[in-house]
Amino acid sequence: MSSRRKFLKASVITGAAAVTGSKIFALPKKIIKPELNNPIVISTWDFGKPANAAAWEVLKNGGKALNAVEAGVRIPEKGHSNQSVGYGGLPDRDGFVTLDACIMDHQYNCGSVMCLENIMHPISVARMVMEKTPHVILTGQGALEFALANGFKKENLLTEESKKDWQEWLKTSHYQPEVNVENKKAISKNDPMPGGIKNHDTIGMLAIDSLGNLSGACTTSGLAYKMHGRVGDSPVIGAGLYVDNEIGAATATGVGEEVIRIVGSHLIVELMRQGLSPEDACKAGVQRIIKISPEKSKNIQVGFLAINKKGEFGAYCLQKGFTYAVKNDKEETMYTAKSFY
Ligand code: SD4
Repeated sequence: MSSRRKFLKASVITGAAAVTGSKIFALPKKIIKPELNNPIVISTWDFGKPANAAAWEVLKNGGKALNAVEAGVRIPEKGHSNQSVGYGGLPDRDGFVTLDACIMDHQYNCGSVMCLENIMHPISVARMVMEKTPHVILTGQGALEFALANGFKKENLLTEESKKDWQEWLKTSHYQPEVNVENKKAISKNDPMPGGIKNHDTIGMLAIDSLGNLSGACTTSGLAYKMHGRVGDSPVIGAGLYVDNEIGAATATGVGEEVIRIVGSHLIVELMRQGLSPEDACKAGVQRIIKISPEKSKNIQVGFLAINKKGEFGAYCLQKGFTYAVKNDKEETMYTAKSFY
């Protein structure tokens, strides 16, 4: 018998004797959990704060990052005071609210829905695509049928306010994505998002759990008054969201066409792999957009948010005004990203 095996055998016998032979050596009643590995959650825009709070409820109890990001982004999906995610989102030019969402875990599992209508929580449908189908993406009618078959309820997501705004827009039908969508509406008492939300857009959320695993989620009603059937970057794995558990994760907000062109979130994760800090990687992503579309980049917003495996985070954007929210056991903070212009 090797000396290591002899030692192990001796320890087991001694241990058993100690437990049965004397109360002094009785096993402690309290279950000792592995030490928490500093969970953290970060997310885009001012509505990231209440969303992070929901995610933190999962993380602080040792829950999985995947569960945290799903729970977190469901808050703005349900909130009807914001007009850029889920219920109450501004419709496309034909008056349909079409939702895009995706989710990704620490093992490269991912799921996505594109152009989904009448379902309040596209992120949960995306998760079901990931967990219950052999596919990554379901779109339009197929995504809706899958959701209904799995117990989701069909609901009208076009609120009176958003309908009025769309009818107003139809008078000119001028398509110009707004930079930093401002919330001009009074916050309703029944809204699950607390008041004071000034601006909002797509929510992208990234989290690290107590085991050190990363996950991300991204959900949006997309650009207001887009063409019917248009899909942005948000549900495109690699563009609106990417997670690599060895390196970090990134998410995007703003004009999706520009983000897709550079496969933004994947690019940022790869730049972090090469040693860039999250902020520098986001900045390099923004600079790539400027290089490709120098004129267009002056009048649109694109923002990136990233976190690395150590829990360091950062962001960068084209135009001033991109905010993001951070929550861990030490802080609950809103940051304003540095901008190129
Ligand atoms: C999209 N990136 O559909 C999303 C929407 C967004 O500013 O973030 N709007 O292109």
